[in-house]
Amino acid sequence: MMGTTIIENGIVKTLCRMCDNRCSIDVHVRDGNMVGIAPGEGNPSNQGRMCPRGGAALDMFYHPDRIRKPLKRRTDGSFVEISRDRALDEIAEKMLKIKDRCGARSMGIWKGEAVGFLQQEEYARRFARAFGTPNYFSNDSACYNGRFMGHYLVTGFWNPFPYYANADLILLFGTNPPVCHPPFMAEFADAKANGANLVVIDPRLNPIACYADIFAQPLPGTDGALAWGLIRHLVKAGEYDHRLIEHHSIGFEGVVDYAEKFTPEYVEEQTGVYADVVVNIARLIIENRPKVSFYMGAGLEHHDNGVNNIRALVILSCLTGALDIDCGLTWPEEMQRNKLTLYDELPLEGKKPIGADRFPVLYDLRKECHSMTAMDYMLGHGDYPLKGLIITAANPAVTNPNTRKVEEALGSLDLLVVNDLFFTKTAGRAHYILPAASFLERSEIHIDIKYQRVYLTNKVADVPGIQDEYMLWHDLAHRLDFGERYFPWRNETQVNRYILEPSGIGLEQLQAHPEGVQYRPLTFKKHLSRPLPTASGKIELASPYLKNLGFAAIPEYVPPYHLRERSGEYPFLLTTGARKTLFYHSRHQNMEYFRKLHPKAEVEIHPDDAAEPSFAVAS
Ligand SMILES: Nc1nc2c(c(=O)[nH]1)N[C@H]1C(S)=C(S)[C@@H](COP(=O)(O)OP(=O)(O)OC[C@H]3O[C@@H](n4cnc5c(=O)[nH]c(N)nc54)[C@H](O)[C@@H]3O)O[C@H]1N2
Ligand SMILES: Nc1nc2c(c(=O)[nH]1)N[C@H]1C(S)=C(S)[C@@H](COP(=O)(O)OP(=O)(O)OC[C@H]3O[C@@H](n4cnc5c(=O)[nH]c(N)nc54)[C@H](O)[C@@H]3O)O[C@H]1N2
Ligand code: SF4
Ligand SMILES: [Mo]
Repeated sequence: MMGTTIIENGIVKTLCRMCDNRCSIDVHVRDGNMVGIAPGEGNPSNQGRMCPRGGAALDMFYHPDRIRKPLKRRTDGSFVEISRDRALDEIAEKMLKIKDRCGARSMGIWKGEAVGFLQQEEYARRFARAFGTPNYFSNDSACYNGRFMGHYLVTGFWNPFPYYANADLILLFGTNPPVCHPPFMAEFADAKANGANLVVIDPRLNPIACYADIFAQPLPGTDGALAWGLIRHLVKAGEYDHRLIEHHSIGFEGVVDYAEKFTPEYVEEQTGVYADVVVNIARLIIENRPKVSFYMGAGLEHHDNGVNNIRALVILSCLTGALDIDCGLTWPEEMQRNKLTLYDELPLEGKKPIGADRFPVLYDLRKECHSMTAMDYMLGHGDYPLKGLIITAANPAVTNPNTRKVEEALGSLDLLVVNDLFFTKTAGRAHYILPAASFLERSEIHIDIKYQRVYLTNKVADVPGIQDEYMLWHDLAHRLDFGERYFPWRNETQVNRYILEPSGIGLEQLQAHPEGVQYRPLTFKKHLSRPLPTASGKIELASPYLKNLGFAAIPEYVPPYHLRERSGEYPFLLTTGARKTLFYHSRHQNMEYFRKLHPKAEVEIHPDDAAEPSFAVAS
């Protein structure tokens, strides 16, 4: 038996963290072993359901390949077990050496998708600040930062998840919900049952397209042209929310002028979507506005000009009037809580965060550095060297672009520490590998912004010798002399209490309510009684902030690279990232029965293209 469970027999109610949907689950325990996972009731997000990855959490927990002891790389490249105390002593000593020699900013901290976006992320951000480095990285450079910025720049808030069930029209751009967001499917089914129309925009035959009323396949990276074409149609027809635009927005004239060239024919030329399909989508929007839900997925931000293409769609949503209504871009209200980031207590001045010169908006809005630029700094091509990195819950050697460069960069570091459950490709480059705790070994606060609910992930098990994420940062901080000041809590339960303090919700209350507690009732149309949280207090159709930074104020459409540089030599375009239900980025490839279902890597390609002799693949 690998772990010891907190209870001997019975059910522990907690949240699944095999993905960030965080469905409620019941973990069944018998004779101190976890024997099964069933969906938990009462959570409006998963509504008593779960997906196949949820049940696989036990296979992950009990996996024979899990790292149980810290490992240190020897000079010949092999790894040897080392005690946790000794590993942390040595890591702290090496960090101080880097700080002395090159400055604190030559150390970076990188958190990955596997620990999520709230408490565990804030530990990593806090640790970086307390150490004195601006160089906090995360998976989000390749994930939701683009979407966050696209929404935030227009409305001042980000809530990508509408209440689809209330919509008369749902428009999905570059997203694959049955695979990536299973809980949305029940909402779509309810909306469909109420007669809603569904429009799916995806260059590939996405499974949800089978349920679509209109399925349009733009050339990758051209959604901005489609968005502008739809904006133009609404404006020309006078079919937009006049009151909202007149009283609550700035920059409309610029939008009208810029939209002019996006005739259906020009949109067709850019996107490949037939002009009459563009018009039909616009008609559906007009017929159903304002009860329109837009969702922009990762498919948009993984291309050139992604943020602006998303901004254009957010503008379109605002024109329809679907702003802070029960199916549109809802304006979420945060829970009063203590944040862990230290951003107010320890402002960082003049430290040149990596990538902030080229990507000032990313750093300004997210206080996060550009992970792809980090590779250049590691390889000595930056303003200063990045010499050390602590990576937790990420596998950039697989999930970041340009694998060879990433591996070379990681391999060039003086200190690479990887905190993971498994010996990954990234871990293979590390000087120290630390065994990470899975979500079943953590207790953390989770906030579901869509429903304004707060939950507690209950810890189900302890594994001897393995410490949770908090204890990693705590134990290192105490070796670096800022432990008492910034990591004073002895365990996660104490941190949880600290986070909750201002909320008026107690930890015991959350323990008694595994289905979560709503911290504030949902309200809509808040912009009618208070300014929006943008600098102007209005919808920024044109952004004075971006203009000040020297960017175009309007989200201009820029044709993607493959259209700008059309090449006969490379006639095909590869998009990567159409996910599989069972795999999660680089995760779960080591689960035997998942692999049996997908024994080989797959490429989706049109049969005519595949039939070309140049495409013959050696088997
Ligand atoms: N099973 C599983 N679920 C996951 C994940 C996983 O790895 N596995 N990852 C999770 C994470 S972290 C994230 S961020 C989400 C992502 O989930 P989503 O936001 O739903 O995005 P993707 O699944 O990446 O879907 C991208 C879709 O966009 C399409 N696409 C590609 N280029 C374009 C384009 O230019 N325009 C348009 N309109 N479409 C385009 C692709 O063909 C694909 O179908 O999924 C989460 N859920
Ligand atoms: N080509 C291409 N690349 C992409 C994408 C794409 O669509 N196409 N999608 C991008 C997106 S949206 C994202 S979010 C990133 C994700 O990129 P990463 O953040 O690198 O995510 P994962 O590959 O899921 O790696 C997570 C690691 O955490 C480990 N782990 C699992 N549970 C825990 C835990 O509880 N604690 C700790 N410490 N470790 C744990 C896993 O073993 C795994 O090695 O990938 C991006 N990369
Ligand atoms: S969708 Fe699946 S993997 Fe994600 S939290 Fe729910 S059950 Fe877990
Ligand atoms: Mo992501």
